[in-house]
Amino acid sequence: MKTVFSELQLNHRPTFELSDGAMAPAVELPARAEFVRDRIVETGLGAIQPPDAFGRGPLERVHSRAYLDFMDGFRAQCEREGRTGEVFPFCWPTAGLRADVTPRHLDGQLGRYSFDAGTPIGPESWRAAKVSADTALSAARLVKDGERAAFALCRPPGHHAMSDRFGGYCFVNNAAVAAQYLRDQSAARIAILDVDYHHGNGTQEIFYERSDVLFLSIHADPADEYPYFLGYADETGTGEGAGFNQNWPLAIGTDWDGWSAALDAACGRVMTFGADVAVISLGLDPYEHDPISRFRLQSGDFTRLGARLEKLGLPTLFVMEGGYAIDALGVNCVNVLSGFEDAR
Ligand code: Q9C
Ligand code: ZN
Repeated sequence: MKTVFSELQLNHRPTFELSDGAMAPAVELPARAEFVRDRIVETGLGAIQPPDAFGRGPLERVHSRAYLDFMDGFRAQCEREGRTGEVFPFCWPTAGLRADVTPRHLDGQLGRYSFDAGTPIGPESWRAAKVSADTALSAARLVKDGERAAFALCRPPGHHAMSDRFGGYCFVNNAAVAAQYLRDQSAARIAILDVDYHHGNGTQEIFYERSDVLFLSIHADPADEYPYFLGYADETGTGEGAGFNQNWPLAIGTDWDGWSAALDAACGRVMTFGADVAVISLGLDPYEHDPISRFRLQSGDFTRLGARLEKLGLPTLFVMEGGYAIDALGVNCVNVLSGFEDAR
Protein backbone atom coordinates (compact mmCIF):
# COMPACT_ATOMS: atom_id res chain seq x y z
CA MET A 1 0.00 0.00 0.00
CA LYS A 2 1.29 3.44 -0.92
CA THR A 3 1.52 6.23 1.64
CA VAL A 4 1.32 9.96 0.97
CA PHE A 5 3.17 12.30 3.35
CA SER A 6 5.09 15.59 3.37
CA GLU A 7 7.48 16.93 5.98
CA LEU A 8 5.78 20.32 5.56
CA GLN A 9 3.03 18.84 7.74
CA LEU A 10 5.52 18.87 10.64
CA ASN A 11 5.64 22.68 10.71
CA HIS A 12 2.50 22.87 12.85
CA ARG A 13 4.28 22.52 16.20
CA PRO A 14 1.97 23.31 19.13
CA THR A 15 3.72 23.63 22.49
CA PHE A 16 0.83 24.02 24.93
CA GLU A 17 -2.86 23.24 24.98
CA LEU A 18 -5.65 24.13 27.36
CA SER A 19 -6.48 20.88 29.17
CA ASP A 20 -8.18 20.19 32.49
CA GLY A 21 -8.17 23.87 33.42
CA ALA A 22 -4.47 24.45 32.84
CA MET A 23 -1.95 24.94 30.09
CA ALA A 24 -0.46 21.48 29.52
CA PRO A 25 2.09 20.18 27.02
CA ALA A 26 0.46 19.71 23.61
CA VAL A 27 -0.17 16.10 22.55
CA GLU A 28 -0.85 16.52 18.81
CA LEU A 29 2.86 16.69 18.02
CA PRO A 30 4.92 16.43 14.80
CA ALA A 31 6.61 13.32 16.20
CA ARG A 32 3.31 11.47 15.75
CA ALA A 33 3.73 11.54 12.00
CA GLU A 34 7.44 10.76 12.21
CA PHE A 35 6.83 7.59 14.24
CA VAL A 36 4.25 6.38 11.73
CA ARG A 37 6.49 7.21 8.78
CA ASP A 38 9.44 5.40 10.37
CA ARG A 39 7.35 2.30 11.04
CA ILE A 40 6.17 2.24 7.41
CA VAL A 41 9.81 2.27 6.28
CA GLU A 42 10.81 -0.36 8.87
CA THR A 43 8.05 -2.79 7.84
CA GLY A 44 8.31 -2.17 4.09
CA LEU A 45 4.59 -1.46 3.82
CA GLY A 46 5.13 0.36 0.52
CA ALA A 47 6.40 3.54 -1.10
CA ILE A 48 6.00 6.92 0.58
CA GLN A 49 5.38 9.75 -1.86
CA PRO A 50 4.84 13.50 -1.42
CA PRO A 51 1.44 15.07 -2.09
CA ASP A 52 0.56 17.18 -5.13
CA ALA A 53 -0.85 20.67 -4.56
CA PHE A 54 -4.61 20.78 -5.21
CA GLY A 55 -5.13 24.43 -4.28
CA ARG A 56 -8.23 25.89 -2.64
CA GLY A 57 -10.89 24.39 -4.92
CA PRO A 58 -11.38 21.02 -3.19
CA LEU A 59 -11.42 22.73 0.24
CA GLU A 60 -14.21 25.05 -0.88
CA ARG A 61 -16.37 22.00 -1.59
CA VAL A 62 -16.71 21.31 2.16
CA HIS A 63 -15.59 24.49 3.96
CA SER A 64 -17.12 27.96 3.70
CA ARG A 65 -15.29 30.67 1.78
CA ALA A 66 -15.47 32.95 4.82
CA TYR A 67 -13.72 30.33 6.98
CA LEU A 68 -11.02 29.71 4.38
CA ASP A 69 -10.55 33.48 3.94
CA PHE A 70 -10.09 33.88 7.70
CA MET A 71 -7.58 31.04 7.87
CA ASP A 72 -5.73 32.29 4.77
CA GLY A 73 -5.39 35.71 6.41
CA PHE A 74 -4.73 34.49 9.94
CA ARG A 75 -0.96 34.79 9.89
CA ALA A 76 -0.95 38.33 8.48
CA GLN A 77 -3.64 39.37 10.96
CA CYS A 78 -1.55 38.04 13.86
CA GLU A 79 1.44 40.01 12.60
CA ARG A 80 -0.64 43.19 12.30
CA GLU A 81 -2.02 42.78 15.82
CA GLY A 82 1.36 41.86 17.31
CA ARG A 83 0.28 38.37 18.33
CA THR A 84 3.36 36.22 18.05
CA GLY A 85 3.12 32.75 19.66
CA GLU A 86 0.16 30.39 19.66
CA VAL A 87 -3.31 31.82 20.03
CA PHE A 88 -6.42 30.31 21.59
CA PRO A 89 -10.05 31.34 21.11
CA PHE A 90 -12.03 31.94 24.28
CA CYS A 91 -15.32 33.71 23.42
CA TRP A 92 -17.97 32.16 21.16
CA PRO A 93 -21.29 33.34 19.68
CA THR A 94 -23.37 30.82 21.66
CA ALA A 95 -27.15 31.02 22.11
CA GLY A 96 -28.13 34.52 23.25
CA LEU A 97 -25.23 36.19 21.44
CA ARG A 98 -25.20 37.30 17.80
CA ALA A 99 -24.11 34.66 15.31
CA ASP A 100 -24.68 37.01 12.35
CA VAL A 101 -21.75 39.36 12.96
CA THR A 102 -18.06 38.85 12.22
CA PRO A 103 -15.98 41.03 14.55
CA ARG A 104 -12.87 42.85 13.34
CA HIS A 105 -10.74 41.85 16.34
CA LEU A 106 -8.75 38.63 16.07
CA ASP A 107 -10.26 37.19 19.27
CA GLY A 108 -13.75 37.82 17.94
CA GLN A 109 -12.91 36.16 14.63
CA LEU A 110 -11.28 33.22 16.40
CA GLY A 111 -14.53 32.72 18.33
CA ARG A 112 -16.56 32.91 15.14
CA TYR A 113 -14.45 30.31 13.34
CA SER A 114 -13.78 27.75 16.11
CA PHE A 115 -15.70 25.67 18.62
CA ASP A 116 -13.18 24.96 21.39
CA ALA A 117 -10.20 26.43 23.24
CA GLY A 118 -8.21 23.22 22.99
CA THR A 119 -6.73 23.75 19.55
CA PRO A 120 -3.50 25.77 19.56
CA ILE A 121 -2.88 27.62 16.30
CA GLY A 122 0.41 29.26 15.37
CA PRO A 123 1.79 31.09 12.32
CA GLU A 124 2.72 27.85 10.50
CA SER A 125 -0.38 25.85 11.40
CA TRP A 126 -2.60 26.72 8.46
CA ARG A 127 0.02 25.97 5.84
CA ALA A 128 0.69 22.58 7.45
CA ALA A 129 -3.06 21.90 7.58
CA LYS A 130 -3.41 22.66 3.86
CA VAL A 131 -0.55 20.27 3.06
CA SER A 132 -2.27 17.64 5.25
CA ALA A 133 -5.38 18.11 3.08
CA ASP A 134 -3.24 17.77 -0.06
CA THR A 135 -1.97 14.49 1.41
CA ALA A 136 -5.56 13.21 1.77
CA LEU A 137 -6.43 14.39 -1.75
CA SER A 138 -3.34 12.79 -3.30
CA ALA A 139 -4.08 9.46 -1.62
CA ALA A 140 -7.70 9.76 -2.79
CA ARG A 141 -6.42 10.24 -6.32
CA LEU A 142 -4.41 7.00 -6.03
CA VAL A 143 -7.61 5.17 -5.11
CA LYS A 144 -9.55 6.89 -7.89
CA ASP A 145 -6.86 5.80 -10.35
CA GLY A 146 -7.22 2.15 -9.38
CA GLU A 147 -5.22 1.39 -6.25
CA ARG A 148 -7.14 -1.00 -4.01
CA ALA A 149 -6.09 1.08 -0.99
CA ALA A 150 -3.93 4.06 -0.05
CA PHE A 151 -2.83 5.67 3.20
CA ALA A 152 -2.93 9.43 3.77
CA LEU A 153 -0.53 10.12 6.64
CA CYS A 154 -2.41 13.25 7.61
CA ARG A 155 -1.27 15.52 10.38
CA PRO A 156 -2.70 17.80 11.69
CA PRO A 157 -5.82 15.62 11.80
CA GLY A 158 -9.19 16.63 10.40
CA HIS A 159 -12.38 14.94 11.58
CA HIS A 160 -13.39 17.56 14.17
CA ALA A 161 -13.09 20.44 11.67
CA MET A 162 -16.56 21.70 10.70
CA SER A 163 -17.57 23.54 7.54
CA ASP A 164 -16.66 26.86 9.18
CA ARG A 165 -14.96 26.10 12.50
CA PHE A 166 -11.68 24.56 13.65
CA GLY A 167 -11.39 22.54 16.85
CA GLY A 168 -10.17 19.27 18.37
CA TYR A 169 -6.65 19.79 16.91
CA CYS A 170 -8.26 19.94 13.42
CA PHE A 171 -8.31 22.76 10.83
CA VAL A 172 -9.24 21.16 7.49
CA ASN A 173 -11.50 18.11 7.44
CA ASN A 174 -9.14 15.92 5.43
CA ALA A 175 -11.48 12.91 5.22
CA ALA A 176 -14.42 15.09 4.13
CA VAL A 177 -12.34 16.91 1.52
CA ALA A 178 -11.10 13.57 0.14
CA ALA A 179 -14.58 11.99 0.19
CA GLN A 180 -16.05 14.96 -1.67
CA TYR A 181 -13.19 14.81 -4.18
CA LEU A 182 -13.92 11.12 -4.84
CA ARG A 183 -17.63 11.94 -5.16
CA ASP A 184 -16.84 14.70 -7.68
CA GLN A 185 -14.35 12.62 -9.66
CA SER A 186 -15.80 9.15 -9.86
CA ALA A 187 -17.80 7.51 -7.08
CA ALA A 188 -21.59 7.79 -6.69
CA ARG A 189 -21.70 6.59 -3.09
CA ILE A 190 -19.05 7.06 -0.40
CA ALA A 191 -19.04 5.50 3.06
CA ILE A 192 -16.96 7.23 5.71
CA LEU A 193 -16.24 5.05 8.72
CA ASP A 194 -14.68 6.95 11.62
CA VAL A 195 -12.93 4.74 14.19
CA ASP A 196 -11.21 7.52 16.16
CA TYR A 197 -11.93 7.44 19.92
CA HIS A 198 -13.63 10.83 19.60
CA HIS A 199 -16.78 11.43 17.59
CA GLY A 200 -16.11 12.94 14.15
CA ASN A 201 -18.43 15.88 14.69
CA GLY A 202 -17.05 17.88 11.77
CA THR A 203 -17.53 15.12 9.23
CA GLN A 204 -21.04 14.46 10.53
CA GLU A 205 -21.98 18.13 10.27
CA ILE A 206 -20.60 18.44 6.73
CA PHE A 207 -22.58 15.48 5.35
CA TYR A 208 -25.62 15.47 7.67
CA GLU A 209 -28.12 16.37 4.93
CA ARG A 210 -26.56 14.15 2.27
CA SER A 211 -27.64 10.68 1.12
CA ASP A 212 -24.64 10.16 -1.19
CA VAL A 213 -22.09 10.20 1.65
CA LEU A 214 -22.83 7.82 4.53
CA PHE A 215 -21.19 8.77 7.83
CA LEU A 216 -20.64 6.12 10.50
CA SER A 217 -18.73 6.70 13.74
CA ILE A 218 -17.63 4.44 16.61
CA HIS A 219 -16.49 6.48 19.60
CA ALA A 220 -16.63 7.15 23.32
CA ASP A 221 -20.07 8.26 24.51
CA PRO A 222 -20.10 12.06 24.20
CA ALA A 223 -21.97 12.22 27.51
CA ASP A 224 -18.57 11.30 29.01
CA GLU A 225 -16.06 12.47 26.41
CA TYR A 226 -15.06 15.22 24.02
CA PRO A 227 -16.70 16.61 21.87
CA TYR A 228 -19.64 16.35 24.35
CA PHE A 229 -22.21 18.11 22.13
CA LEU A 230 -22.49 15.73 19.16
CA GLY A 231 -22.15 12.00 18.53
CA TYR A 232 -25.26 10.60 20.24
CA ALA A 233 -27.16 7.58 18.91
CA ASP A 234 -30.26 9.57 17.95
CA GLU A 235 -28.38 11.61 15.31
CA THR A 236 -29.39 9.81 12.12
CA GLY A 237 -29.30 12.52 9.45
CA THR A 238 -31.86 15.04 8.25
CA GLY A 239 -33.75 15.87 5.03
CA GLU A 240 -32.22 13.97 2.12
CA GLY A 241 -29.68 12.64 4.59
CA ALA A 242 -32.21 10.98 6.92
CA GLY A 243 -30.93 7.46 7.62
CA PHE A 244 -27.43 8.19 6.29
CA ASN A 245 -25.72 9.00 9.59
CA GLN A 246 -25.15 6.50 12.36
CA ASN A 247 -23.28 6.73 15.66
CA TRP A 248 -22.10 4.02 18.02
CA PRO A 249 -21.37 5.82 21.31
CA LEU A 250 -19.65 3.26 23.55
CA ALA A 251 -18.92 3.22 27.26
CA ILE A 252 -15.57 4.27 28.71
CA GLY A 253 -13.48 1.10 29.12
CA THR A 254 -14.82 -0.70 26.03
CA ASP A 255 -12.44 -3.43 24.83
CA TRP A 256 -12.18 -5.29 21.49
CA ASP A 257 -15.24 -7.49 22.20
CA GLY A 258 -17.57 -4.54 22.60
CA TRP A 259 -15.81 -2.39 20.04
CA SER A 260 -15.72 -5.06 17.31
CA ALA A 261 -19.47 -5.67 17.72
CA ALA A 262 -20.01 -2.03 16.74
CA LEU A 263 -17.46 -2.44 13.93
CA ASP A 264 -19.38 -5.42 12.52
CA ALA A 265 -22.63 -3.46 12.64
CA ALA A 266 -21.00 -0.49 10.90
CA CYS A 267 -19.48 -2.73 8.21
CA GLY A 268 -22.91 -4.26 7.64
CA ARG A 269 -24.34 -0.77 7.07
CA VAL A 270 -21.56 0.03 4.56
CA MET A 271 -22.63 -3.02 2.55
CA THR A 272 -26.40 -2.33 2.63
CA PHE A 273 -25.62 1.26 1.57
CA GLY A 274 -23.85 -0.03 -1.53
CA ALA A 275 -20.73 2.10 -1.20
CA ASP A 276 -18.37 2.44 -4.16
CA VAL A 277 -15.48 3.58 -1.94
CA ALA A 278 -14.72 3.43 1.78
CA VAL A 279 -12.95 6.30 3.53
CA ILE A 280 -11.62 5.31 6.94
CA SER A 281 -11.02 8.09 9.46
CA LEU A 282 -8.24 6.20 11.18
CA GLY A 283 -7.76 7.34 14.75
CA LEU A 284 -5.42 5.20 16.81
CA ASP A 285 -6.63 6.60 20.13
CA PRO A 286 -8.95 3.66 21.00
CA TYR A 287 -5.62 2.10 22.13
CA GLU A 288 -5.48 0.93 25.75
CA HIS A 289 -2.50 3.13 26.64
CA ASP A 290 -3.60 6.32 24.86
CA PRO A 291 -2.90 9.17 27.30
CA ILE A 292 -6.14 11.11 26.69
CA SER A 293 -8.53 8.21 25.89
CA ARG A 294 -10.19 5.37 27.77
CA PHE A 295 -10.93 2.43 25.45
CA ARG A 296 -8.94 -0.79 25.71
CA LEU A 297 -7.91 -1.89 22.22
CA GLN A 298 -4.57 -3.68 22.15
CA SER A 299 -1.94 -3.46 19.41
CA GLY A 300 -3.03 -6.81 17.94
CA ASP A 301 -6.62 -5.60 17.73
CA PHE A 302 -5.56 -2.98 15.18
CA THR A 303 -4.43 -5.82 12.89
CA ARG A 304 -7.91 -7.36 13.25
CA LEU A 305 -9.45 -4.00 12.41
CA GLY A 306 -7.48 -3.84 9.15
CA ALA A 307 -8.46 -7.41 8.21
CA ARG A 308 -12.15 -6.68 8.90
CA LEU A 309 -12.04 -3.58 6.70
CA GLU A 310 -10.48 -5.56 3.85
CA LYS A 311 -13.49 -7.89 3.90
CA LEU A 312 -15.67 -4.98 2.75
CA GLY A 313 -14.06 -5.63 -0.63
CA LEU A 314 -14.02 -1.92 -1.49
CA PRO A 315 -11.42 0.54 -2.74
CA THR A 316 -10.31 2.01 0.58
CA LEU A 317 -8.73 5.31 1.56
CA PHE A 318 -7.19 5.45 5.02
CA VAL A 319 -6.89 8.96 6.47
CA MET A 320 -5.00 9.31 9.75
CA GLU A 321 -6.80 11.16 12.55
CA GLY A 322 -5.90 11.05 16.29
CA GLY A 323 -3.75 8.78 18.48
CA TYR A 324 -1.43 10.13 21.15
CA ALA A 325 0.46 7.16 22.62
CA ILE A 326 3.38 8.34 20.53
CA ASP A 327 5.79 5.42 20.93
CA ALA A 328 3.08 2.86 20.01
CA LEU A 329 1.49 4.94 17.26
CA GLY A 330 3.65 3.62 14.42
CA VAL A 331 3.03 -0.01 15.35
CA ASN A 332 -0.72 0.42 15.86
CA CYS A 333 -1.24 2.41 12.68
CA VAL A 334 0.81 0.13 10.46
CA ASN A 335 -0.92 -2.89 12.08
CA VAL A 336 -4.21 -1.66 10.60
CA LEU A 337 -2.66 -1.17 7.16
CA SER A 338 -0.74 -4.44 7.11
CA GLY A 339 -3.78 -6.25 8.56
CA PHE A 340 -5.67 -4.99 5.50
CA GLU A 341 -2.88 -5.98 3.08
CA ASP A 342 -2.33 -9.43 4.58
CA ALA A 343 -6.07 -10.24 4.36
CA ARG A 344 -6.05 -9.72 0.59
N1 Q9C B 1 -7.51 16.62 28.63
C1 Q9C B 1 -8.47 14.03 17.81
O1 Q9C B 1 -8.29 12.92 18.31
N2 Q9C B 1 -9.56 17.27 24.30
N3 Q9C B 1 -8.79 15.09 18.59
C2 Q9C B 1 -8.41 16.78 24.98
C3 Q9C B 1 -7.40 16.37 27.21
C4 Q9C B 1 -9.53 17.33 22.87
C5 Q9C B 1 -8.93 14.95 20.02
C6 Q9C B 1 -8.50 17.07 26.45
C7 Q9C B 1 -9.41 16.01 22.18
C8 Q9C B 1 -9.37 16.19 20.69
C9 Q9C B 1 -8.29 14.26 16.37
ZN1 ZN C 1 -9.44 11.31 18.70
